[in-house]
Amino acid sequence: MNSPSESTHGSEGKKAQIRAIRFAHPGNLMARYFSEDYFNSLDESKRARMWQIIKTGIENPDSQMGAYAQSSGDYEDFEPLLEPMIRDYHNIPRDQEIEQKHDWSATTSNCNLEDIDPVLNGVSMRVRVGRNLAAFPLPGAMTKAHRLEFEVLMIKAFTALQGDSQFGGTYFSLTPGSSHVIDADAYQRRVAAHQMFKDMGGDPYLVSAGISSDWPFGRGMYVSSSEDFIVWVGEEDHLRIMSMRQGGDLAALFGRLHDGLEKFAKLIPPFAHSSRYGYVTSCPTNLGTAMRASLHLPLPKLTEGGSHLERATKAALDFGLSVRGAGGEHSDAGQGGLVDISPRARLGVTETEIMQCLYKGTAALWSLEKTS
Ligand code: DAR
Repeated sequence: MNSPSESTHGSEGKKAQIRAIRFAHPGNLMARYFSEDYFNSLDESKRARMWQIIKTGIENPDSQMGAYAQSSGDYEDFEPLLEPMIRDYHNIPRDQEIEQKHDWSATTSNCNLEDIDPVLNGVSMRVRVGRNLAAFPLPGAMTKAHRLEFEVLMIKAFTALQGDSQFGGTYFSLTPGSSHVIDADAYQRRVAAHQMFKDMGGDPYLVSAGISSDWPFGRGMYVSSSEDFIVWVGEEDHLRIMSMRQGGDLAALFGRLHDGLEKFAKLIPPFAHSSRYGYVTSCPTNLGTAMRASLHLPLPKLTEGGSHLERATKAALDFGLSVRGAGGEHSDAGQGGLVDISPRARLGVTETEIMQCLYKGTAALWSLEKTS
């Protein structure tokens, strides 16, 4: 029974919506694993917290996961709902312990796309990790004051990094009135170059979760002078730390990220991390390494000239890879069938295993494309 203070429309209406979503959108993992008995067992405060976590999956029935954590503790506090969703997405069987280890050792190995085919010497490669500071709420629950306080803390760290011979660079803020503010044209150029994130108000999933709130306050990007080490401030996670290069040397790209990440982490308070779930992120799909490693590959045959992603997506699944359009999440294939491929696994695998999966998967897809 709901507590008398809960509006019938509120909880009962939402439960009915979830039942309908479960039927109409079987891929929505929140709807698949939401248990009314579990919900009814919670006190009012936890019910309110849960609604905020799963609001995105109710308001966007086509969600894949349908939930964003609002605080680092949510993964433990709502384990009966979130763990089955996490196991399903990350393909971790119920009888297998969820445990995250970290290993960047392969960054010193040889892992060059040119060994697959000499023409793969100018590939757009990108590897990023999400990180959140333990001392702050996750982005969905941050107030404007939190966002501004967080950005000030990051600017202090970037100021220290600016003098570094390897990672010196510039911070550009989107916060109106900031002394580091970037002008509108320069911002658009950085977005077009895929160096900076777009207006988050355009992502309904993030809007529902509160992650886009107070845009553009507390948002910005740090970019090294060499333009291959970038830190996003205030996107889906507190920080997205990435290395981007055109070339073929995957190991060097990972090494660049690892070195920059290690140096930057020494300048800021600790990240939210758990032995089970690794680096804690807003979206359960990013838990563990919180790493997305990707590259753009022209697959004109497998995408039928860029008109369809289905065949490439199906083929890539066999190699543990997911496929997106070259424009990023929810985009179509680019010119000449250019697609973004990346290892799907993030949790329960190490950073080195992700790099090796990307390398081997690229070799397999490239061979399939050449023999199609
Ligand atoms: N729209 C969310 C996103 C899932 C994965 N992508 C992220 N986190 N950017 C969903 O649940 O479908």
